[in-house]
Amino acid sequence: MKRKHLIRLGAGAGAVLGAAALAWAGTAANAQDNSADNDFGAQVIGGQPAEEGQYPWLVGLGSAGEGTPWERQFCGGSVISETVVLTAAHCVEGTEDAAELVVFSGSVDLESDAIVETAVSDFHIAADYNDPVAMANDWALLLLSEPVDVEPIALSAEPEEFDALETAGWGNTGEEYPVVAEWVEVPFVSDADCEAAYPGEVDAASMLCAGDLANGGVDSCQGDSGGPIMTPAGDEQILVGIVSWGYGCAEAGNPGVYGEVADFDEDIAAVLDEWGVLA
Ligand code: 4AZ
Repeated sequence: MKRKHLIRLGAGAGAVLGAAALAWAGTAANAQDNSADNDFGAQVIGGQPAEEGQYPWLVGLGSAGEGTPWERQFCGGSVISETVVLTAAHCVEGTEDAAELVVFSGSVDLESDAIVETAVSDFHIAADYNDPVAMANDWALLLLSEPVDVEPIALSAEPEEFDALETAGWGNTGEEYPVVAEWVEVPFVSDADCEAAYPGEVDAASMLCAGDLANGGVDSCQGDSGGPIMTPAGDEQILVGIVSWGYGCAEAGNPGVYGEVADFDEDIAAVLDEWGVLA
């Protein structure tokens, strides 16, 4: 049976995850073998496989070296320019050298021949990551060694209340780490409701929350971190957030928390400028 190792779980993420999730990360073994030991309630959780081309900007962040893309992928990311990927700070905080990282683009199927592996040549972690609370400003940028041939996603510039949100990635479905990315619609959760769910742990200035507070069942989960939460805008999608943290996954009362892109879009633009990349 295939084994998928969680190569990296950010220390910040570990600090805010429940005991079951920590046990999960510690054993880092096959999802199916551990399914009885976790508290990921239902079965991205409650979603369905993404179609080829549904999210061209969705990439997997992986470790350089041996193994298949599926075996090496540990986080998600979004292409925001042909040479730049936006991901979560907690996905790369332990990285000493950009050469440790690669990006998988070109397909929702990590076992597809269409997957392109691209080296990372530089990365930038938000200067105010974990400030003023753990996991605040959970964003990082990766500079790719060569352009990827995928459609980038535009960043949201206005924090607002969203009618429709969807998230996607190769994270835990509750039963497995899927080979084909999954996506799910998640209800918007207001700052006030999110602060009530996680007293003292929400920095509303840099976080946005989503999930079915009353019923649970739909959420991002381990392995989806760094990937997108999006809202439709006509035929397009806009990137409103970055998968960041939560207590467990898809539990009623414990929404998923996301880095809120509109709160740091100017800081992102400044890094692109520094790198000489056109947004
Ligand atoms: C994680 O550690 C993670 N339920 C991602 C999303 C959520 C929780 C944990 C949200 O990658």
